[in-house]
Amino acid sequence: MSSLKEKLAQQIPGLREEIKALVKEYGDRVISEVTVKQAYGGMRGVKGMVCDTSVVEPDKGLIIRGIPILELTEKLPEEILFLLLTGDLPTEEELKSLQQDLSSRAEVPGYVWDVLAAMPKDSHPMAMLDTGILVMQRESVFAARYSEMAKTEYWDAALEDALNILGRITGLAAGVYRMRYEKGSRIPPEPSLDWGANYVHMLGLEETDETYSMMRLYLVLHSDHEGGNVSANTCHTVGSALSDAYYAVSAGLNGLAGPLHGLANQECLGFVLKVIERFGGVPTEKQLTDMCWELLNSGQVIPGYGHAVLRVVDPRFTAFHNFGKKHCADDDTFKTVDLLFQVAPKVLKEHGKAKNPWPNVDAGSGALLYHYGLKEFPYYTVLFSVSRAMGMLSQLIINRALGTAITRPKSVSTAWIKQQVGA
Ligand code: HAX
Repeated sequence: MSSLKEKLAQQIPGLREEIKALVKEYGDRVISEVTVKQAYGGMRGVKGMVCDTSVVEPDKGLIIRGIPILELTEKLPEEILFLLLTGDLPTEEELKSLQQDLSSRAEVPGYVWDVLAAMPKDSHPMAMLDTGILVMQRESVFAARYSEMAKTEYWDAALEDALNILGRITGLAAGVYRMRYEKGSRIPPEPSLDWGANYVHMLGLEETDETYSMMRLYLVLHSDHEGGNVSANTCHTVGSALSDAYYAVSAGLNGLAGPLHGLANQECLGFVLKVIERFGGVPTEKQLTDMCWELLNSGQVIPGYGHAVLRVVDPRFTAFHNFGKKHCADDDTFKTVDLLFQVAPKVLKEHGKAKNPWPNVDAGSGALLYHYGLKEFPYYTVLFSVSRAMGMLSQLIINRALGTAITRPKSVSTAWIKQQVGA
């Protein structure tokens, strides 16, 4: 048994007891109420689900298992996976065991490539990634064991699926990149490299310590963002029907592919490049301000700015911004992103609509990827997905361990609401 599985096997019975006792004693206490505005407004702020891997505080940002994300920027993504699942950072031995486990599961089956090769050449890389994950569903350990296993074993089968998906996802994602952008044949994984560095290797980017560090940082920062966002919530809902991890994660990632969610990084870099092209380089503050207004006046959003929960600068943006200032401060793309950080909040405040005028994670990531040679920005949400799969899968395993019920909120009709409020 791997040390991760061993640790979970020790923790899970206690967790189950804790939740059972909590619900038994306090099950009828009220923790939230819902207004008409919330019912029509994407349930914003309604507390109706539980996520123990991370929380997002409006004034602090992402906190993973009690540790603010800015204190985790030097960690490896594999360490974050261990932390998400167990609540503890791994010891050196535990880390090594997890890395070996992931590495032993890295081979992507040949039929996945056949399916992807049959897709139209202009398919979005996210459609290719999600298809690649979904087509592997036939290998689900959870689905195979379902009819014979006890409920108490669900988490174990879900963990097997999760590790298989995570072991393969970097190779799959790198293969999507090389296939979609005609970069030549796939590059096999290099087992001596850690998860993030290996991804750089398989993508075929220039392999330097700096590129490795940028990728590790990218994979750490995007790993989780509590449970209510579109991708996590979708993965949770699909998984709650006991659909296996392949179904649940590909569904969640389909949500990440939306421009108001993970696709914002593609949109943001697209905007930045358009600015640079129009002005033949880094614009002046006035030029960029005018372009932001142009966007808003044409009914579009400034991508990478605003957030459903956050009300401060996203610390993940700060981490990317710090990395950029250290390693590529003279790059035109980074300079424009930096200038946008000065301009966009002022414009959004004056515009007066967005509750949060500050940058989110998607405002800062693209410039770094672009600088390190990953220029095909429609691919960026795939990188986001590789990382976010860690959070979604960790949440799924914990839900399987706790026996979380099938999701089924009550919807009501407009007629019912009108009657209820006497409208
Ligand atoms: N530019 C222009 N208008 C914005 C805006 C922005 N960046 N952010 C919010 N607004 C507008 C909203 O469109 C909304 O307008 P309407 O009343 O006309 O519908 C109004 O301000 C109030 O919105 P809000 O309450 O502040 O924000 P929401 O919780 O409704 O939406 C979003 C949050 C992230 C979707 C929103 O801020 C947005 O569209 N941002 C740009 C896209 C983006 O960066 N998305 C990535 C978010 C992070 C993420 O999930 N990454 O994966």
